[in-house]
Amino acid sequence: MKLTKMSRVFTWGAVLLMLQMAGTEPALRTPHDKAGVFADLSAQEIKAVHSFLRNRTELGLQPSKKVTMAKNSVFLIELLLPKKKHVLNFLDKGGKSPVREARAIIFFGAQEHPNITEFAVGPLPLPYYIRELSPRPGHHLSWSSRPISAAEYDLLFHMLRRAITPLHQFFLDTTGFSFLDCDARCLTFTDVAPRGVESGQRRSWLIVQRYVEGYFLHPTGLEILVDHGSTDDQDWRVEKLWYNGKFYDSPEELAQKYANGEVDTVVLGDPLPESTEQPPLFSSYKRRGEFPMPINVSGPHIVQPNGPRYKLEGHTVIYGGWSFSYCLRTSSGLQIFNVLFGGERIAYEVSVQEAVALYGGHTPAGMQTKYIDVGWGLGSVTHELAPGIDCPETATFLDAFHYYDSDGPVRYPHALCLFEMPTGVPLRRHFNSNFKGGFNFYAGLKGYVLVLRTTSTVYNYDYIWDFIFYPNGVMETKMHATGYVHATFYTPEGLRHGTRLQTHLLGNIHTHLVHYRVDMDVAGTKNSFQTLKTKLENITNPWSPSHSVVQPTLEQTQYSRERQASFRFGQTLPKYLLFSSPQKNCWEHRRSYRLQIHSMAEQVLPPGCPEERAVTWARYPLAVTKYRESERYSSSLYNQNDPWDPPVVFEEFLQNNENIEEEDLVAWVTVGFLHIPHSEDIPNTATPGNSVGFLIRPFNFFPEDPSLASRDTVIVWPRNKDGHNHVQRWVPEDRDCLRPPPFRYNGTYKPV
Ligand SMILES: *[C@@H]1O[C@H](CO)[C@@H](O)[C@H](O)[C@H]1NC(C)=O
Ligand SMILES: *[C@@H]1O[C@H](CO)[C@@H](O)[C@H](O)[C@H]1NC(C)=O
Ligand SMILES: *[C@@H]1O[C@H](CO)[C@@H](O)[C@H](O)[C@H]1NC(C)=O
Ligand SMILES: *[C@@H]1O[C@H](CO)[C@@H](O)[C@H](O)[C@H]1NC(C)=O
Ligand SMILES: *[C@@H]1O[C@H](CO)[C@@H](O)[C@H](O)[C@H]1NC(C)=O
Ligand SMILES: [Cu+2]
Repeated sequence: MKLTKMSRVFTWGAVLLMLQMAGTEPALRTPHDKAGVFADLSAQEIKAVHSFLRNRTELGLQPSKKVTMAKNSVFLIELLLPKKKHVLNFLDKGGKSPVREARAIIFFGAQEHPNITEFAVGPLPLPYYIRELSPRPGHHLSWSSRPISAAEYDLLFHMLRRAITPLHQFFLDTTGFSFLDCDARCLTFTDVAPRGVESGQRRSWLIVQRYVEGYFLHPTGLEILVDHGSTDDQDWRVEKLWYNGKFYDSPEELAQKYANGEVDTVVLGDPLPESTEQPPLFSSYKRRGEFPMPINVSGPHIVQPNGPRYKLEGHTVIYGGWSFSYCLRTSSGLQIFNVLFGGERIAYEVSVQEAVALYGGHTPAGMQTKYIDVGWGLGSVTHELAPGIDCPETATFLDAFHYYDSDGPVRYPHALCLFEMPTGVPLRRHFNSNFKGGFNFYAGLKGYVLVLRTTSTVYNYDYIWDFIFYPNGVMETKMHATGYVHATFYTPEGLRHGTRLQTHLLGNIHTHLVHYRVDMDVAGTKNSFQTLKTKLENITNPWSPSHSVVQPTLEQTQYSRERQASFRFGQTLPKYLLFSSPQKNCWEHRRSYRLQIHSMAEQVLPPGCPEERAVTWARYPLAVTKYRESERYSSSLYNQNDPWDPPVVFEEFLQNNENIEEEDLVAWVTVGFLHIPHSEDIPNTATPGNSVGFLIRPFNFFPEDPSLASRDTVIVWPRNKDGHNHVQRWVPEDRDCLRPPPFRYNGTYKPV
């Protein structure tokens, strides 16, 4: 068995954990060293892959940070998951450990026909081979589809500063800010995507903004279209400008017309407060205003008088009946694998696939924006979580290593957190009244959940990603949206596409959609999909035949093909979506798990419209497919910048319309919401009401509620002979409190 350096370390660490656990009940689970097959690449592994690739002189690799497009460089290195059948053979049947491999993406820019090529590099930890990974048959990755890099931004910024020098005076007059010699009053830009109107283009609209706190909310009224498709940045050109409702062909034209007094200008006031007495910038978090009842002391905390009640062994989490392994995939984000409850597998994988935001607007940048965030490094922008704010102080904070547009692993400190918290609502409770002013018993199960959380800050927006585990075998995923809205310059025409939020600011309408992959393995891989709904019947009342009874009956539908189990938006989704094992419970019902979706999503783009090809998964709140190795991801790094001819088209997963009865099934779930910005989105979109997700819940899977095993139950029996109520509990009552550690936040993320 090949063990990586890291897993040896884990093994050793785990021995200590096991010793500490001595005396607690052993749980049925996959041994932690086995779950290492899912572990993200360690910093050492990333370094080994990088060094191995750099040693292959024929690749002609240069540093990512070298400021040119005409270079070959390694853009991304992450774990390449082994095939499911190999992993199951290893986990369940004692087969050999699958070879550990990395996925490495190389941008070959230093050649006449530049290309992007993906490779498998292995075996880890000491790689000696490289194998090309082909995209889907008949497709090749267009050069223009690659994500934008820091070097490209550098070049764009320099090119822009050069190209718009004629506008220096115009900027100073209209905004008081500039691109040249600007110090505290600088301009910046936000680029939008897709970058053009058809495959092969790389033409980006840039929104020029004043670089102040919360600059996303400070558009100046100027938007600039730049063609940066060439690998030679000397060829890059400003193609067009839009200023306050009118188009111009060049910076010179706008500058000339401005000098001639032919431009309808909007002179922006100074955004910066002159003194500390003035109210702070509207886009700032600085406190202002007063509540009727001011609160000036700190609030409640979570305490864990007995330390955490979950265990972390390597990348595997064990909590009550639960065990699962997590992965923070650099390209797409949070994934969990091998999800077991009570020793039985419920799901093989639950993972974030994509997050998009599709906009409308009156300005070119507003109407052009269709953000497909995997193309912006969705899984890599996992910045530091603050204890007590982003997660409870008691959480376990975990670092992540990403290699994304860098030259080595970068440590993202406290990228993930894991914590148990009281939900504030009982999991179950009952007051059993005696209807005579007393009770026969009171019983309740305290509500606790385990949460695994990370965030992605994609420029202006912050997504909070949660996986939540309940003691009764229910698992939930949730995405909260927060951060700055994507906003454009206010013009009266813009009101058709959004809300005025400030003097010169329009919050553009958009829809957030998130795609999840849920590889259900309900007590084994052979599952079927069925739905339950109700149908009314009208029968003669058997005990009063002159009357009729109208009542619901159960209607069960069994789905045999992928197409049949692909539910379009607009179509009513049955309320009970069940993934069933052929096994029956003791009452002869199939042991099942139910999928319950919490979403306000709708169809946004009509099927077949140009950019929709990149997000065909967004046609379906739910699609059920048969497991295929070639269908592990519904999106890619490249869908954003070539949405017209993307390498991954979800719709193709359904084309073969495979049989889905007694097969290994995957549920693909789209959740989301329409966001019409409103004044309270200033300074930031708030999380309440802006969360979507789904649950998987046991349905005839266990003989009874499995949370009966929880020792957090409390039962109260009424006064006995000595006049006291008897309180029955299974864990001792706590009276102590522990103080949380002092607040700390570092905020740096660095190569290691
Ligand atoms: C790359 O080459 C260097 C110098 O020859 C060597 O020390 C290193 O082990 C090589 N790395 C890999 C992964 O082959
Ligand atoms: C991409 O470029 C590499 C390096 O020059 C080359 O080996 C490979 O054949 C190219 N791939 C395609 C599909 O053109
Ligand atoms: C906090 O607020 C309370 C009630 O308004 C007030 O009595 C108290 O003096 C305040 N304390 C401080 C430190 O400002
Ligand atoms: C139920 O059936 C009875 C007898 O046919 C009919 O009179 C009645 O209108 C029906 N009720 C409904 C709600 O359809
Ligand atoms: C942040 O952490 C780094 C080490 O990772 C340290 O060098 C630096 O001083 C820390 N900064 C702050 C503000 O704590
Ligand atoms: Cu939004």
